[in-house]
Amino acid sequence: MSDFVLYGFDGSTYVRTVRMLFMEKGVTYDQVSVDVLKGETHTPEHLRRHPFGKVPALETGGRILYETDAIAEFLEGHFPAPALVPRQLDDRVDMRQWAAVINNYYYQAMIMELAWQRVINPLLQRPVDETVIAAALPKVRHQFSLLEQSLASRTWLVAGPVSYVDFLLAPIMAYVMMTPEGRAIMMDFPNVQRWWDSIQQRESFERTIPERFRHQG
Ligand SMILES: N[C@@H](CCC(=O)N[C@@H](CS)C(=O)NCC(=O)O)C(=O)O
Repeated sequence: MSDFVLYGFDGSTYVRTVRMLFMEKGVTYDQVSVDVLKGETHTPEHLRRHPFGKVPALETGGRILYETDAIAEFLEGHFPAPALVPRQLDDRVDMRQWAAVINNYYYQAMIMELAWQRVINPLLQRPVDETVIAAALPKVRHQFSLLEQSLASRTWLVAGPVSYVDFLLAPIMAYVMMTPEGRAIMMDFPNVQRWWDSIQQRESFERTIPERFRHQG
């Protein structure tokens, strides 16, 4: 048994981020499934782990951690190699800024609006609201354009080696790329495409593709 128990299911972008971080750092963990789509995040048992009813939550040393940024900080502190948080202040600030915008804006437009309607609702045999998709697309395109600018001069989102925020964005982008609209937008942003090609090459990406979507990446 490992020192870490990760609560969450493989379809969650944030859970996938934490799984990728564990793999990049070569640390093993156990996983207990808590499926958002089955409403398991709002059971009394899970609310004791995460008072806001979300995944991931990470149990370690008798303590439960929640919020992916905090879990990433914990892992970085305990397992500093390979470094996934830049040591240099300007780069670290850049990384924190990307984490904030991904959490606050990208996840909303790309997952809660575009992917939820185009990928999740059909999976749950629920109707698709095309007006939500139409309203999300200009936001998604704008978000791609900001990535494009940043990635013009670098391989990863922050200068230097791959960092936490690449692993925060990659599972979100995976859902965007399951939609025809997302794939069409990507064609206009070659630097983002290069980043997407690079992150997909990593073993941690390949090993965490949710089974249900394996044929789609
Ligand atoms: N701010 C949280 C976000 C986590 C999150 O939104 N998780 C989603 C799955 S990707 C979830 O648990 N949703 C369940 C719900 O909202 O009921 C973090 O950084 O960990």
